[in-house]
Amino acid sequence: MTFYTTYDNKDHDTKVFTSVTDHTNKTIGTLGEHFGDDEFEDGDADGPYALSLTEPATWSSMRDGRLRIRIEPRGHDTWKLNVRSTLFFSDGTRRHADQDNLAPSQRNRQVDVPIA
Ligand SMILES: [Ca+2]
Ligand SMILES: [Ca+2]
Repeated sequence: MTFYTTYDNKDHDTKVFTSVTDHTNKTIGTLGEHFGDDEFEDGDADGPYALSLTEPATWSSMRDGRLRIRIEPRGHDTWKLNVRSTLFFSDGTRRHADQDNLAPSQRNRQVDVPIA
């Protein structure tokens, strides 16, 4: 998955928690890196990053799944981004979670992107 910051940065001390849930809302994978020492500047492309799988998943179990991005800012921060991600399954199939104009902030920390 890749984070494309648009026109509002992610502060250097804003942590990012990224996970993928399946159709039962169970977390099946997480991104180990939280970027708590990294600014994502306007116009940056950060990635691609690979999530670690913690539970088995298949193309069918990921129907109606979600890519979940939650931030933990210190103080105020709004992060405006587009996200692109691909899930690769062992049988060669794929799913995607792509969305533009996400804007998590200290008031609304979590955004969910449907997996298609
Ligand atoms: Ca910002
Ligand atoms: Ca801050």
